[in-house]
Amino acid sequence: MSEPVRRLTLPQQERARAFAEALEVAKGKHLLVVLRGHPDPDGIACALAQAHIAQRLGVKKTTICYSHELSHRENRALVKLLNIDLKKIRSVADIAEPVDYLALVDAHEVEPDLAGTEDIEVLTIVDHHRAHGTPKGQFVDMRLDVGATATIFVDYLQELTPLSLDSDEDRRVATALMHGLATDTDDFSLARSLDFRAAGVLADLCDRDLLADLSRRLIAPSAMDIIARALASLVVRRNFAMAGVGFVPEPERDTIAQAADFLIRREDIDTVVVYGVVGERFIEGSLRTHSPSVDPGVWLEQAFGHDDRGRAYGGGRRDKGGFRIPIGFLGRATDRAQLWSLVEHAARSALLKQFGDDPPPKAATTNGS
Ligand SMILES: [Mn+2]
Repeated sequence: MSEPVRRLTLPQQERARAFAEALEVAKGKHLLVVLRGHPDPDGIACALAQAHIAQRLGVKKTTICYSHELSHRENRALVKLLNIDLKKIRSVADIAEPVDYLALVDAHEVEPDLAGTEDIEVLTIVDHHRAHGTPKGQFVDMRLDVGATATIFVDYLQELTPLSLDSDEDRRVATALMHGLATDTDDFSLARSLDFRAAGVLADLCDRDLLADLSRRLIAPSAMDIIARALASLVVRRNFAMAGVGFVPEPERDTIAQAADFLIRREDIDTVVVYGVVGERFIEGSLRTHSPSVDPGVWLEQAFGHDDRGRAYGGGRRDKGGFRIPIGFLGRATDRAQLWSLVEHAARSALLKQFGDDPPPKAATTNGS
């Protein structure tokens, strides 16, 4: 029955073997690979790789599921172009066939919004995120020295069932993993040596044309509109830029981040903030920077402060950050133009102050100084 839990102390080659041994238990059974949050290409590719390995090892059926929106069109493109079968479910009971075991990839905790997982054993956990506690699973492989979980799966494949150029299915797995590797490492700018080694393995196998299609950074028409609004309202002060884009419907909130991604490419700036009112409920914004002196989390916290419970409205990582401030009762205002000018004034003041500039000029003196 239960084997002793395999821990991270195993040498690399043995981890692949231990992974295979864990999957042995699911021979003839149904394995559910659970993606957490909004699935990204690394998670999706690893789920596909795990299903591939599982099938080779005699697992009867593997289902890949997720519970939240597949939001970026890049992710939808991956699923569509590689024809990956992903099930969106809120409960394990939504799957017709009974599930025997769970597997987690690119995450080490079961999706909290997925019901019905309590009594199902977690067979394998493969991830590259730092764990808060000790993840609970039969087999756990957590590596912090890789930029993508895809790198770990390339390792397993090499060791257990090497991909072949002659098989379309193998090439499909290789292409997905390469795309996951590229996106999780920001096109290899954050890749570690192990990631490059994995990419070297995949390079000869993956479908280059498909990969080129996948990595075309397509922009949806709705995002183009927001970018146009951002350009029209752009304010540049020395190396800092900001833009208010007005009201954005809730399902399109990603467009604010996409506008920031676009504007940061302007060559005379190193930091940009794009903000808008999302769903009449929040002021939301995205910061992008390549300034060594701007720490997005700290910067946004200083600019916008905290809520009643002391939680910062903003946060971030090395090169990007975001903030979200509820507008509460003001969201009911029917005069949207007036509401926006209020939001715009408050946001600009906070941003310029944080940037160390004077408060926004009064009307009609914009070019006077
Ligand atoms: Mn990842």
